[in-house]
Amino acid sequence: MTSTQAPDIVDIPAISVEITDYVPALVVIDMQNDFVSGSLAVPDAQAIIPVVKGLINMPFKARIATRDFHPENHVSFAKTHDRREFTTVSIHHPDDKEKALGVEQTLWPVHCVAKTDGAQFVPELKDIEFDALIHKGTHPSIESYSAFRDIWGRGETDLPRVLREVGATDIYFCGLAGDYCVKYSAKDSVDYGYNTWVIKDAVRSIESSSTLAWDEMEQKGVKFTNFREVRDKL
Ligand code: VGL
Ligand code: ZN
Repeated sequence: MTSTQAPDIVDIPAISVEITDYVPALVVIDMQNDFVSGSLAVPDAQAIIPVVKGLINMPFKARIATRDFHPENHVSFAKTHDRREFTTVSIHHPDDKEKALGVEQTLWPVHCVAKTDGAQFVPELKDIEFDALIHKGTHPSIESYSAFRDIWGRGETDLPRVLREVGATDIYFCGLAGDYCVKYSAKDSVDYGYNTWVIKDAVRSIESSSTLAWDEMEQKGVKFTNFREVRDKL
């Protein structure tokens, strides 16, 4: 080999990688008849319907909706325990035979029973084709507020997988109720490693006069935004 010999030509294939560090996904929480006008109606919930519709029309990478979807004898219903609504009771995970780890469960009116009209999306949203539908609270003895997993953190819904497949970086939450399913979902979203946003003017809460839920989310690292800001960013 002489020093004048040309070096081997190394064939470098063309690389085409899309570099995206902002992949926004919208998660619409529980926009169901029972939470808007039915047995567990959230104050002023009707007002967010047009806002939520507007968000769904924005160019998110994915639009996902959740539904609270309980069996008739669900553990969260006051009727199941023959107790008064809005009181609390200590409940256990069905696998916890010693009943060692009890948590306090709020007892709700019967709501969002699977396949009933109360569990259906509000009429204004029922014809929308979401990229994924997530059902939660389907097991009779397990409560699930978060769109990601049950209150015990044991059973996951399909949402973690869907978000991974989409490659989402930023999750935007809207819907009902701000102090329950939206709060638990947004806090879990931070735990799952997402940049997490709650669109405040597209959310209403059961305890609408309290700021406790907002404070709790903020402490966790959830960020707040509104319809206009999201529209300008997307
Ligand atoms: C919810 C109470 C009971 C909610 C669900 O969607 O926020 N709240 N079940
Ligand atoms: Zn419920």
